[in-house]
Amino acid sequence: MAPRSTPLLIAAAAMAVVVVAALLPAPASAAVYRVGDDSFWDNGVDYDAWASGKKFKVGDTLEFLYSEGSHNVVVVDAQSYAACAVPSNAPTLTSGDDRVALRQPGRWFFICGVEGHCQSGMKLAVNVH
Ligand code: CU1
Repeated sequence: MAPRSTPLLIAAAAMAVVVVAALLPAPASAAVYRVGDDSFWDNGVDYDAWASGKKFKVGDTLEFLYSEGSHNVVVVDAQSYAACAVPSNAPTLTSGDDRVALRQPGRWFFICGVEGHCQSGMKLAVNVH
C-alpha cells in the first residue's frame, strides 16, 4: 500500500468505528423514574396508570418524592400490597426523597404506610425485567 494512502485508511477506519458504534443499541443505561412524575408520591394519583407502558429494568431506580412526614414508602409483598397492610418488619422509607434501586427482576410492590393512604390509592406495583 502506498504510504500516501495510510492517513486516509486510518480516517476511514475511524469513521467505520464511529458508524458501527452509532448502529449498536445504546448501552443499557439505568433509568431513574420519578414516581408519579409531576404529581410525585401523593394522594389522588393513579399509579397503575403511571406505571402502565413503562418498561422497568434491573438497575433502574424509582424515586419517591413527597413532603417529608406527609407520606412514606413501604416495600411490601403482594399480599400486603393487596391488603394495604404494613408488616412490622417491612423496609420503610421516610426521607421525602427516597430512591429504590430495582435490583432484581420480578414484581415490586410499594405502599404508603400512613393510615388510609394505601386504601385510597397510594400504592404502586411495577414489573421489573
Ligand atoms: Cu401517604
